[in-house]
Amino acid sequence: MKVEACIFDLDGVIVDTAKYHFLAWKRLTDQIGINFTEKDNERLKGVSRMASLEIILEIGNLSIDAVAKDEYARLKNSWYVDYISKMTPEEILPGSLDFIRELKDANIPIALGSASKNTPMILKRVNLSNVFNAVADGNNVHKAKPDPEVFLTAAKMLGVKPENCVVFEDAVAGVQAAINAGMKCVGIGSTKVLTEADFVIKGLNEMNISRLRLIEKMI
Ligand code: B16
Ligand code: MG
Repeated sequence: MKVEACIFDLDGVIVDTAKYHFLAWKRLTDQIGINFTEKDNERLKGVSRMASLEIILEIGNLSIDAVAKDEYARLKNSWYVDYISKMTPEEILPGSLDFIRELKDANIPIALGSASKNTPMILKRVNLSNVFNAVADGNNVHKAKPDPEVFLTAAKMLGVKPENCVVFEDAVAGVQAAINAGMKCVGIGSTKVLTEADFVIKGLNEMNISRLRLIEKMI
């Protein structure tokens, strides 16, 4: 393939907000009497807020009406926002800034493709608001990963064909979304989990332009 743009997921790729999602969901589940573990939290990665709540209710075998669901999601988000409003640029995951700088120097456009409605606040807190050429997130995209909408929107905003985009993703649903978009995907995490990714690395600290050029020839 020929890489003409790179699209990054946010949580788990650029920053680790999963720990804050966990703390906020844990506070809710403690309150409503559901036993929710860090292992359960893995199932929520890359999944939208409402879909996450549905998974949690399923774990707790709890059935509630739509009004209560909205209230639980609102509560969880208010606690999550408390956490992320204290984030600092030091929380950007290792290697991300260096790789982004290299891509900018090479004139390769970059976009963000995240399920989170809180993307603008997170980017602001870590000083990345004006770094991406396009941002597709929970505010301008409505179908959750593995639907390809988020990545197709990002590619469209950049004016790059999907087959020339590489997506960096840590969640199984996100890898599937990239594939469904007709893009190539570099998984961030474990080969055992991200079995459908074209290539897997442990973090962006293992990525640079020369490595990208090598991978480009392989995938
Ligand atoms: P919010 P990503 C995802 O971010 C998270 O991985 C997922 O756990 C969360 O439920 C989702 O965003 C929605 O977030 O409640 O802030 O709208 O990995 O797509 O960057
Ligand atoms: Mg993610």
